[in-house]
Amino acid sequence: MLKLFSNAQDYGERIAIVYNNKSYTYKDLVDASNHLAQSLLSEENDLEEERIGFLIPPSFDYVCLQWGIWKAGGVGVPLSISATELELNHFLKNSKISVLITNGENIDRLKNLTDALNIKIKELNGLEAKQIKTLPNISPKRKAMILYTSGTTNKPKGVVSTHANIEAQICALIKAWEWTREDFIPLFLPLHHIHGIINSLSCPLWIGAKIEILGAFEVENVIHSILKNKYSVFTAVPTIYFSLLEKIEKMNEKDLGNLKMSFKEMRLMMSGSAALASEIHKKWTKFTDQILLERYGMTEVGMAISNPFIGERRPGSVGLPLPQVKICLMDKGKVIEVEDTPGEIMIKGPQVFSEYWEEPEITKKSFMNGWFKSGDVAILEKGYYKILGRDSVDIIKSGAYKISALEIEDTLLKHPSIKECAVVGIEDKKWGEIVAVSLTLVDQEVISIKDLQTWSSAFLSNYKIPRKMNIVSELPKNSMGKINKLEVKKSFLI
Ligand code: MLC
Ligand code: AMP
Repeated sequence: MLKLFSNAQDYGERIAIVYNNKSYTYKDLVDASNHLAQSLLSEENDLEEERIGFLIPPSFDYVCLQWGIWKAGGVGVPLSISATELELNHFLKNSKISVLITNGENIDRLKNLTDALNIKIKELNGLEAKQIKTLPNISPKRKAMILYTSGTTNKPKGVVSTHANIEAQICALIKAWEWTREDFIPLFLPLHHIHGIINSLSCPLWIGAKIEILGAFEVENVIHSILKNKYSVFTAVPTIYFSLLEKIEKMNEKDLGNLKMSFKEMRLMMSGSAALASEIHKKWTKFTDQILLERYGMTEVGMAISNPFIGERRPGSVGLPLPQVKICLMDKGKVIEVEDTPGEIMIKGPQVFSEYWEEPEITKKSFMNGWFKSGDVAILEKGYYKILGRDSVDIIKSGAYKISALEIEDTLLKHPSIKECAVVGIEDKKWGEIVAVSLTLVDQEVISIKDLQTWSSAFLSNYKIPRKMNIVSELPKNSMGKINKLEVKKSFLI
C-alpha cells in the first residue's frame, strides 16, 4: 500500500479535516476513500491508470475522491471549478478522461460537453460500491496525477506525476519544514495546483496533522478563522499576503491586536508560487514578527528550493535546494560555477515529473542530460539562490496563476475587430504581474475594455483580461518581422 494511505490507517481517530464546521477523522477518510475506490472499480480489479477527471470544490469529498482514484489505480485529473467550457474541453479531451466526477449542480451544465466527447459523467454522491473487494497494490512508479499548466505552447500541457514523485515531494517538505502531527493548517488555495495539493493538503495528511478547508480565499473568512483557531502553519501566495495587509491596515485596534497575536504564534508562515516583493516581506514582519519563509517550486517538480526553517530566511532569495533536489544554473549549455552570474535553473531529483502527457517531443526538449529545464533564471548570491525572472516574456504570473500570453493572443485574434495583438505581463504590487494588451484594429472598428473582457472570459478563466490596454496604429516589430514584446512592455511602463 502507498505510504500516504498506510500512514492514515495508523492515525485512526485523529482529526484529519475540518470542513463546514464538521470534523472528519483519518478513519473517516480511509473508509470513505476505500468505498469510492471500490465504486470506481466496479467490476474491474485495477483502473490501470485510467484518467478520472474530478471537478469538486475543495472539501472533505474532494480528498476522499482524490484518494479513492489513487487507491483504485487511476490517474486523478483535478479540474478548476472556474474553468470555461472551452478549457474543460481541452483538459478532458487531451488527457482522454474516461469518467468525469462532479457535484449534482454541475451535471446539467457539463452534460452536453461530456456527451460530445463520449465521456461518462457521474455525480459524486451517487457513487455506490456494488461489492467489497480487495484494492489493487499500486506500485509507486505508476502515474498518479495530471495537472494542467500553461507554458510557451498556446494550450496548457498535462504534467504527469507518479506516486513516487508525489511521495518525494511530500517527504522533502516534511523534513525541511519539520512538519509534525500536532500541526494545524488552513487551506484556502485552489486544489488543481501543486501548491494547494502538496503543501497545504498532502503534507499534513502524510504526517497525521489537521487541516481546516476554508474554500477559495476570501479575506474576511480567512481572518475570521485565524482569530477563531490556533493554526500552526500557514502557506499562501504573495497576492494573499498583499490582500491580508490591505485589510489589516483598515482594522480596529482590538481585532488587530488579536490577529497579530494569532499570526505571531504560528510556528511557520510561508510564501511562494510567485516572487514576494520585499515591501510585503518587510511589512509582514513588522506586523507579525514573523519572517516569511520564501520557497520556489513548479508544477513539474513540486517544491525545489527553500529558505531554511532554522537559519537565515533571506528576503528576496529562495534559499537552498530541498532534500534530494539537485540544482544547477546553466547558460548556453554550460554549468555556471561562480556566484552572481545568471543562468537557467536546472532541476534533478525524485520529485521531478515523468512527462508531459502524450507530448514526447516537448518532454524531450524540456530536459538536458537528465536535468529539467525550468525556464526560470536565477543567480547564486552569497550561497542562496535568487530568482531573477522567466526567460520567456510569453509566461505571465498573475495572482500566482501561470498564464500563457500566447493563449490570450490566440483568443483575442478570434475577435472580428482585432487585426494584431501582443499580450505582456507588467509589474503590479498586488498581482505580481497584470495582463496588458496592445492591439491594432481592423479599419474603422472600435473596441472597449468591457468588450474584450466579455469576449475573453467566454474562453479563458482565472484571469479577467485585459487589465490595461493600448490601441496603436502599428505594433513595434523586430528585425524578423515579429511583434517586439519588449517594446510593447516598455510602452506600458512609461
Ligand atoms: C482577480 N482579479 C484580478 C486578477 N484576478 N485583477 C488583476 N489580475 C488578476 N490576476 C480581480 C477580479 O476581477 C476582482 O475584481 C477582484 O480582483 C477579486 O477577484 P477574485 O477572483 O475574487 O480574486 P481573489 O479571490 O482575491 O483571488 C486572488 C487569489 C487567487 C490570489 C486568492 O488568485 C488564488 O487563489 N491564487 C493562487 C493560485 C495558485 O494556487 N497558484 C499556485 C500555482 S502552483 P473586481 O473589480 O470584480 O472586484 C505554483 C508552484 C509553486 O506556482 O511554486 O507553488
Ligand atoms: P506553475 O507552473 O504554476 O507551477 O508555476 C511555477 C513558476 O512559478 C515557476 O517556474 C516560477 O516562475 C514561479 N515561482 C514559484 N515560486 C516562486 C518564487 N518564490 N519566486 C519567484 N517565482 C516563483
